[in-house]
Amino acid sequence: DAMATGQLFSKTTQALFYNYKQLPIQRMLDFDFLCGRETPSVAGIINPGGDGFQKLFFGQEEIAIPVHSAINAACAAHPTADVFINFASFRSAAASSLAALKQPTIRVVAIIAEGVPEADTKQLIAYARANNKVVIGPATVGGIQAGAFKIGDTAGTIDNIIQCRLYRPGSVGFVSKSGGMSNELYNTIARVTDGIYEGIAIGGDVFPGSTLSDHILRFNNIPQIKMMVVLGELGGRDEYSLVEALKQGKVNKPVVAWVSGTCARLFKSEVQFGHAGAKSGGELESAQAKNQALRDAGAVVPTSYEAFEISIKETFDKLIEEGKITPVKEVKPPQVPEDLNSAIKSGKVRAPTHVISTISDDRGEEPCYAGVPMSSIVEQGYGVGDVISLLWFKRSLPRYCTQFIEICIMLCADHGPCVSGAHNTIVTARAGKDLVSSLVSGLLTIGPRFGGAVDDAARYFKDAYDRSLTPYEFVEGMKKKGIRVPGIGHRIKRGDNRDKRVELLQKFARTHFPSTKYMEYAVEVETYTLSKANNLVMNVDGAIGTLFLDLLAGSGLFTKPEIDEIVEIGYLNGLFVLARSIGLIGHTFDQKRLKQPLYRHPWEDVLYTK
Ligand code: Q5B
Repeated sequence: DAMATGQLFSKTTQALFYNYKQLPIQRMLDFDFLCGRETPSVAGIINPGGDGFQKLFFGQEEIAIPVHSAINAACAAHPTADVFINFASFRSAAASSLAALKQPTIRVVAIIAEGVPEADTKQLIAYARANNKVVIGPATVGGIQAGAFKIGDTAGTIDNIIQCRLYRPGSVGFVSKSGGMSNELYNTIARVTDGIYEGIAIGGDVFPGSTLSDHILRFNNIPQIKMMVVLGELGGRDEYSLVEALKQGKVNKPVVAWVSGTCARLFKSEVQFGHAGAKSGGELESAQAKNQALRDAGAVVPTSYEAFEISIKETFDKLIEEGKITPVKEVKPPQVPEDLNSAIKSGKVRAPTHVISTISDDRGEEPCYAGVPMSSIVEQGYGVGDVISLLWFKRSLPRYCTQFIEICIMLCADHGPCVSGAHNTIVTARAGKDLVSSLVSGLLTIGPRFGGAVDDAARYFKDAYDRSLTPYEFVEGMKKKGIRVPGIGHRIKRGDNRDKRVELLQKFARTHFPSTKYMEYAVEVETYTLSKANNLVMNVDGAIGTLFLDLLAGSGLFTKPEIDEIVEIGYLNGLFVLARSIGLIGHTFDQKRLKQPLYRHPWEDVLYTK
């Protein structure tokens, strides 16, 4: 019988952990390290629907714990893991616990969830009894064998575990209904004895998987346990089975017990305390009655909770006097490395950041763009131009500027299927590639000849204008250097067939901008280039590049060094990239909607030559 044989855990016990919960697993591994375990107590994690590995710390080292998508697969992979720690919700805890109990390798199942239907728990209990297995919980924090094995969050933080000296075994077996109170008692017991050997919280449900007396009888068979401490609570009759066991002489080690909830009598009506099982039913279920019955059966029962510690101390001291306990030799546990995050939080260490960012922040209640919260962006009717102003230029720009940005985006969104970008996107989409691949294959054509001449147009025209070069000096100077004037020239547009987009941008700027000096200079340059060849018109890149110079200089919102930096870094091709992405995405959808087959360029269209 698993219960009767005594030991549930040892220093080599390994568990399977159901439902990935980083913190309790890490706490188990930290406890392992503290105890000097050689193997981690969590052999595998079961994460329904997903598998792979989870990285966790074992001391200072990181280890990869296998994750399995199903219970049977986990049990097959880790046949020596015989404890199943179930962190499923109350909705699925019963089904997964039953599935675990049915695995031949699983011996102990701990169920953490609170609110598991009682009928389901009864079924689990019946199955466990019939098959010689142990259920701890539901509605429990679990349990701990000091220096050996710990279930989930039992005993709380590492600091608490060290304070309670749970990293090495003592002589006291402890069983409690409440998980929260078990932490308290680990402290109390550590203060007045040589500490815990094993502690179990059976959980606060009406039908616990294993009972107070189950564990006391089991502790009775563990030679290292010299005395037992029990913390019951009002409600239910569980304590009476312990009374029976004591009366029948089945327990031959001292038992110090207290049933909490004596205050229930102060209330006029029935009170339901925190646990499902903690309500004062009839007189028999009251804390007073159960304390008296335990006292009568031979347990050491104090007169109040406050006196519990003294009773434990006296019982322990007596065992020492009688020579039944040789207090354990103290060992110094190793230092568990602290997590960087918590060390930073507590101000103990500082760490350099690896990234610096100034444009947006998603950490607060709502994300902000350059300090402007999302709700303002929506409520104050901001547009895409405002968002670009905030994220690219880190400031709010006046309406005529944001409107200009939006017009650029709208006018450059697409220019038919024949331009370089759209062509690439179409070919890629027709090769069966996905949206992002099709989009970037088109975007990658944007450069000095196609769409990506905006920055260079701004650079060269600014330089020429600021140096007061005549159009002749500028254009001929560029020719000498072998550089085509960026922003000038078009494959289709001509002097007698101007680009409508350029005209629209010019018209808007002449109406709304305080100054259009750079663009007007570009018009003079165009007049000169058109005198050389009919295709050397100002193109859309040239119009945007020079007008953006006017926007930056005329708005009064940018210093000269800021303007130089914007031009030098090259912000303005971004406008074309952003705009044309809209069209390229459209072309991708278009080809997919039209179910177009793989594109193959016709041989007839290629000059094959040597
Ligand atoms: N020549 C755009 O050339 C194009 C000259 C020049 C001095 C120039 C060309 C160019 C500068 C880059 C630029 C943006 C490659 C264009 C865009 C978006 C688009 C596209 C769309 C959309 C066109 C013929 C003769 C030669 C050249 C000379 C040409 N450009 N001289 N400065 N800028 N421009 N790109 O037609 O003596 O015979 O050797 O590089 O601003 O991309 O709609 O299609 O929305 O999608 O191929 O609007 O102008 O002419 O190369 O045969 O040159 O003119 O040196 O002289 P083409 P080429 P020569 S807007």
